[in-house]
Amino acid sequence: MSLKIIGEKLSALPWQDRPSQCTSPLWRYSENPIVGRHATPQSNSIFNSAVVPFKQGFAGVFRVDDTARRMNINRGMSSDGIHWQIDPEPIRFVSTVSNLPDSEYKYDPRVVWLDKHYYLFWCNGYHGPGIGAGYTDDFQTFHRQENIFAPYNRNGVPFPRKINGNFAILHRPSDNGHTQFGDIFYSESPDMTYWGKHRWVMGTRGSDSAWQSTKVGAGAVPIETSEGWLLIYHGVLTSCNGFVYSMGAALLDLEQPWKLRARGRNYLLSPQTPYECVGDVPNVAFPCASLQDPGTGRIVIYYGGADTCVNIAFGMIEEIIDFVKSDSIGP
Ligand code: BMA
Repeated sequence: MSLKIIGEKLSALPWQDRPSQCTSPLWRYSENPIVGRHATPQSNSIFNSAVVPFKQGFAGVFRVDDTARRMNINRGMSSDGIHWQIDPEPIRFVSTVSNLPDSEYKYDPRVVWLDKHYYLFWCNGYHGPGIGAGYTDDFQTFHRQENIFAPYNRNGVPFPRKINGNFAILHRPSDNGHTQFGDIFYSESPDMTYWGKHRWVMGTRGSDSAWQSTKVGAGAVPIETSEGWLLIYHGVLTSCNGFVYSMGAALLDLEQPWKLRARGRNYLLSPQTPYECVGDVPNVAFPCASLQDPGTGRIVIYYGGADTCVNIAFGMIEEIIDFVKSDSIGP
């Protein structure tokens, strides 16, 4: 395969070579977690978080639950993508629209460079979980925009470029609790305020791919390649001991991303280490971001472990695509 990966070259990516005994498509950083639960004075846990290249280093928006168990998102900065300085206080947004309702909580952020801004999306508490939105140009001032969907919805994951002239996002309609179902949908907007053209992308599977049999949700911002959009997502299994969150990958059509091109039967990574299996919510590996270098084809996936800490795993984009295509299942 002569794979083409679209995007900015990123030579300063965090990296460790694949351990010699490793045969899986992803391998974990040996020093995980990279952000522990007490990285700020008031944090109970810091986990499902988003990062982007910024200036000479990296910027991030971190999910920080505090010791009152309030859920919020805080800014983080890093020179190497591994060591992070996370603000002790949540991001204070400046509202770009009048009469914008406050949110009761914010969690599971995603960040994308798109159309001259860094856009942020998160799960926003407004009469239940919906999708909140904002942007920043400098990671100093954060502007809040209209919530893009009414409740109940989670896992709003934007595309890094317009599609058919519109902004585009993946999302997962849900309920007000620990939702027992969940499919991935696609929507477009001409202006980031009004959203429509809703399309179903993919749903859960049965016993043929049980790690994604309860619900699925988009994870990291999709990566544009000559094989389609590479989507890293999470899938959930209901076990005797509750939900198990693993991560997998799919390929979506470049111009009609609601059309699934391929989807891996097997997970890329499931909770198996102590920092994924033990914590506030055991057995969770929850991806929210990736960094990749089109030059080398390397990818680093950022994921929450056990709703407690932030971790990274490494891979090669071409190998992940081969893995997805070699045993692919339908939507
Ligand atoms: C989901 C979200 C995530 C969390 C996961 C596992 O519904 O709330 O933030 O990581 O459950 O608890």
